[in-house]
Amino acid sequence: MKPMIVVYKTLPADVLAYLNEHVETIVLDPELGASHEALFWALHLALSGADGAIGASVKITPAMLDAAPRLKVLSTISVGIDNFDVDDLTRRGIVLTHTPDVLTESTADTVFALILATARRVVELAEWVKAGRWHGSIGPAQYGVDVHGKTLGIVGLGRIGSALARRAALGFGMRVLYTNRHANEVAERAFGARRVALAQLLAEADFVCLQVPLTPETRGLIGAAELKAMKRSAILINASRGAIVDEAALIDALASGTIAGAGLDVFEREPLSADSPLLSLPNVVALPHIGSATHETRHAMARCAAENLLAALAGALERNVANPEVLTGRTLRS
Ligand code: 8YV
Repeated sequence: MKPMIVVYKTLPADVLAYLNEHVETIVLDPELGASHEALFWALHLALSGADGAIGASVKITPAMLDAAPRLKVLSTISVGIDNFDVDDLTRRGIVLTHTPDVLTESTADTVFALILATARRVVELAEWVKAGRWHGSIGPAQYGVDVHGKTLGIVGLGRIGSALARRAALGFGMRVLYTNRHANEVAERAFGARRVALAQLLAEADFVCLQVPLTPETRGLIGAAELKAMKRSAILINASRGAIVDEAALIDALASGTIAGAGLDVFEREPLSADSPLLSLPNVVALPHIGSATHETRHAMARCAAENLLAALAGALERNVANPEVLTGRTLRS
């Protein structure tokens, strides 16, 4: 009998066909218009008979896992694994796989889009033109600030942070400061990146980019004190996870001029509520979590997640495992 797999994110047709060559699938397609809550409960139910699941953007709870005695593999179509309690999965002998690398460059592109959009006021001024308000020549009221030659502060120099450092140093002649648990010698040699304490990064950076994963240690990393420690002219860019920033403190800092602006792709609660105060602040560019959302990258992520899933089910996965202890310490659940 083929393994039974729950698919809880829309997959490209060729990736679904590839999966169906090897497994049986139950497809819960979020694009069919079900609410997030309906998808959550449908997944809860479907997991009870499943050997594996592939999808993204739904929190996997202990109750779901309690009700899924056959589950062996969860394959998330994301690099972030904050929708899972990894230790709990490891205890239960369930492999968690994710999709690093394939989304690095497009996510770094999104970060740069936010840097340019906020510094050069791209969204605000494009709307101004569309509103028919461009009458004479533009003046200081429409000026932005330079990006090239400025200081970029990267909080977390992993894969995406490094791709950002490369763009900043080689493409924009920027000085790069970073914080990270370990020194990144490649980025230091190739891009002149300098590892500093968070306090120094906040004090000196013109753009502060958050590139850390969401963990208990990084939750609320940027609060009122950290925002106050930034330059008044600085811009905060967050395309990692919303909860790394205290959103209420950020709203205060933006409204009071403690910092100059923010480019945000992620929020404490997503989708961002239409009445969020962030949306009425002129110095904010808000995007709907599009970090990796290009046709090419989303296809590569889906394919990678499908390959991860099949390899893990076959006991042959060597990379992209978030909890490799499950593979080394014991065999998969049978
Ligand atoms: C996706 C992401 O938005 O990979 C991640 O961690 O945040 C994004 O690439 C998300 O996982 C939905 O697919």
